[in-house]
Amino acid sequence: GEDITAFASLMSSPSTSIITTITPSESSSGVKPVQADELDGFNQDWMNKYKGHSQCVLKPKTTQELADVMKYCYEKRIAVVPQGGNTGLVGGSVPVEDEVIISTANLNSIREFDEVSGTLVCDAGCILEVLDNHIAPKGYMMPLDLGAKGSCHIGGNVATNAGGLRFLRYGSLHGNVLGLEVVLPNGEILDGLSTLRKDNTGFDLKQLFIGSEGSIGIITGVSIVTPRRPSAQNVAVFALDSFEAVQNVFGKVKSHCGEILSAFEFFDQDAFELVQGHATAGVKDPFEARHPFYVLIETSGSNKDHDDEKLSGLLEELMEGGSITDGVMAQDETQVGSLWALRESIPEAAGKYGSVYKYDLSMPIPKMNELVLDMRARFEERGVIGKDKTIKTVVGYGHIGDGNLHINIVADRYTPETEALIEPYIYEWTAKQNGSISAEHGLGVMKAEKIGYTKSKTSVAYMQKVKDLFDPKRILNPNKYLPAQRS
Ligand code: FAD
Ligand code: 2HG
Ligand code: ZN
Repeated sequence: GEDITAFASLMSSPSTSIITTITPSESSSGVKPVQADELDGFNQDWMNKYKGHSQCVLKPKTTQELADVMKYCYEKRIAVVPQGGNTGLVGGSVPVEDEVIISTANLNSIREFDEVSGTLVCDAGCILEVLDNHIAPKGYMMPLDLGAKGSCHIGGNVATNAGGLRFLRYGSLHGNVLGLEVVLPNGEILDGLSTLRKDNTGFDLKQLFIGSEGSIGIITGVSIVTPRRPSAQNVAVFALDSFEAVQNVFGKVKSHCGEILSAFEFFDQDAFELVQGHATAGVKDPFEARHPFYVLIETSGSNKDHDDEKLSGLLEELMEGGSITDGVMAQDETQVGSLWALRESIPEAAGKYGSVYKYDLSMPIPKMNELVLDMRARFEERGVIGKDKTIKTVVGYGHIGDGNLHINIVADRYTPETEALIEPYIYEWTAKQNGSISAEHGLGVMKAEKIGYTKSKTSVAYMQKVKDLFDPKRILNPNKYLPAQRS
C-alpha cells in the first residue's frame, strides 16, 4: 500500500545502523512529511511516563504488507516497535529512541466465528470490546476483560498475555489462544491459525509468542476459544474492616459460589478515596461511611434462581459472622456498571491525580497488604508522603483471587529521586516472598533489567537464546523485555 511505498522510498539509502532516523528532509520523492503532532500519540505511552521520538509510523493493511516491511527492515537492520492500542503499562509499546512504529490499527477484520465451538479467528488489530460486542448476540463472550477494553487490541493482549478481571474464571491466554499467525523479524510468516482444541504435534510454538511483548515476532492473526455468555450475572461490593476479613471472605465466597464465581477483586480505602476524588463518571459512593477495605465479587451462571440462592446463603453467613461491615448488590445492568466502575476506574483516577509509579506483583495473599503498609511507612519515615508532598498517595488493589496485587504510587512527577525511593526496594521485597515482579503487565522497558528478581540465570540465558533464534539482528523492540546483551 501507500504506506509501504512511502516507507521504501524513505528508506532507499542503505543503512547498517540499528536505529535509523527518518527525517522529512530525507524524503526526496514527494512523500508527505509526517506531522509532529500526529506522531505524539504513537510516541507517548498511556501513563505519559515513556516517550520515544520516532518519525515513522506504518499501518499495514494486510499480513503480507507487514511481512514486506519486516523483510525490508531485516535486510537494512532497522529497529521496529510493534504497537497495538498503546495501553501497555511498562513502556513496551513506544520507541525507546526512534524505532519505526508498526501499528496494527489497520489489521482489524474479524475473519470467522464458529457458533458451535465458539472459536473466533480475527486480525490482531481488532479492539477487544469490538470483538466482545460482535460475539455477544451469538451468545458468547471474550475470555478476558480489562479496563482498557475500549482501546487495547487482541494482538496486544496476546503479546502481553494480559490477565484482567475475569482471569479467575476463564484462565490465561496460554489456555484460550488456539492459534496465531505471526510475522517473524525476517519477514517470514508463521502460519499457525489453528482452531483445534487438541493438537499434540511437536513443540507448541504459539506459546512462545504469548507474553513475548513483541520481542520475537509480530502477531497478525489470533484464533481464540470463547466461552458462553452467562445468562445470569450478579455483582456485589462488600465493605470490610481488615485485610484478614478480605481473606476470610474470599474463602467463604469460594465455598458458597466457587463454580459460578467470575471475579474477586479488592481495593483499599486509599484506592476508593482516589476514585471518589478523581474518576470521571459513575462512581458514586454506595455506602454511608468509608471503610478500610472493599471487595467486589461477580458471579456468572446459567440459572438466575440457583445463583441467587447461592448468594443469599453467602450473604447470610457473611452478615451473621460479622465478616463484612456493609454490602451492596447490583439490582440491574446500570448498577452492575456502577459497582464495577468503583474498581475499574482506579488506574484512570490515579493518572488524573499525578504521575503514577505502577507495580504489578504476584505474592502470597497474606503478604499483600503488608507490602502496601510497608511502602507507606517508608515514605512517612522520610516525610515525603502527603497531599502536597512528592508522593501524594499509595493505593493497593487488584485481582486478589489470582494472587495479583497492584500498587499505584502517585507522585507529583516522575523523577529519578522518587524512583530511587521505591526501587529496588519493592522488587527485593517481592523476591523475598518468591513473588513475581510482573504478574500481568509484562517487562517492557521498565523491567527488562529486573527479570532476575523473579527468574533464574539459567532461565534468562535460555530466553536470550530464543530471542537470538528468532531475531538474530535484534531489530524487534530493542532495549526491552530481556536484559541488554553484548553483541
Ligand atoms: P500495546 O500497549 O500497544 O503493546 C503492548 C506490548 O505488546 C508492547 O511491547 C508491544 O510492542 C507489543 N505488541 C502489541 N501488539 C503486538 C502484536 N500484534 N504483535 C507483537 N507484539 C505486539 N493488563 C492486564 O494484564 N490486566 C488488566 O487488568 C489491565 N488493565 C488495564 C487497564 C487500563 C486502564 C490500562 C490503560 C491498561 C491495562 N492493562 C491491563 C495493560 C494493557 O491494557 C494490556 O497490557 C493490553 O493487553 C495491551 O494491549 P495493547 O493493544 O494496548 O498493546
Ligand atoms: C487493573 O487491574 C490493571 O486495573 C491496571 O491491571 C493496574 O494501573 C494499574 O496498576
Ligand atoms: Zn490488573
